[in-house]
Amino acid sequence: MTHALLVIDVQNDFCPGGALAVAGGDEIVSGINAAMNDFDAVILTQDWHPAGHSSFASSHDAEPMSLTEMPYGPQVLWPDHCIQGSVGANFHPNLTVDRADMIIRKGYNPAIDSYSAFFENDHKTPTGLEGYLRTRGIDTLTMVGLATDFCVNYSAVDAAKLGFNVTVQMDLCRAIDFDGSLQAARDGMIAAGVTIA
Ligand code: VGL
Ligand code: ZN
Repeated sequence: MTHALLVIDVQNDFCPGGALAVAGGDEIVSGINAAMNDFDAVILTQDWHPAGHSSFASSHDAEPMSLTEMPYGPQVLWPDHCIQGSVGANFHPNLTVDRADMIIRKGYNPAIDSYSAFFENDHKTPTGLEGYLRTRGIDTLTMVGLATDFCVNYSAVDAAKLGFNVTVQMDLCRAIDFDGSLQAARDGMIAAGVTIA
């Protein structure tokens, strides 16, 4: 077994004071740093949108957190966040970024959002992470980070569908919990065979 820690989107914009702040998002940083020592590999994801991204409410003259229909299905419209090169897109300053073997960026396609670290929201366009993990012989993943009900959830479900052994360590995650999204995410992960720890 080769076991990687996948740290999802621990970035300033998802922490208190950020553009899409997740309550308590900064509380998990020291625990994630400590956990890094227990794994064969550490991989970070970084939400990385161009200005004017199609997932931004401002691009549609819509209210943040409203829903729209995209060619690939329903999409929540978010406040502008994690814009390429901005302070908000940087990792939390206390995250041990130096320990990472690999940083995978996602959400850079202007027309498609990408919650999952494996596929964009069309569920077809790959990020390349699967190939990276397989070529390194990584078969087991523990996921932590932000947000439990969006990027962690989508990444965990995709990884399980791809055949990886997946655990989500809930004490090192925090949720947006919008409109029942946390309970739905929990149910969906369990149905996909993800272990919730
Ligand atoms: C995320 C909403 C939009 C996340 C990213 O990291 O969970 N959520 N972009
Ligand atoms: Zn995003």
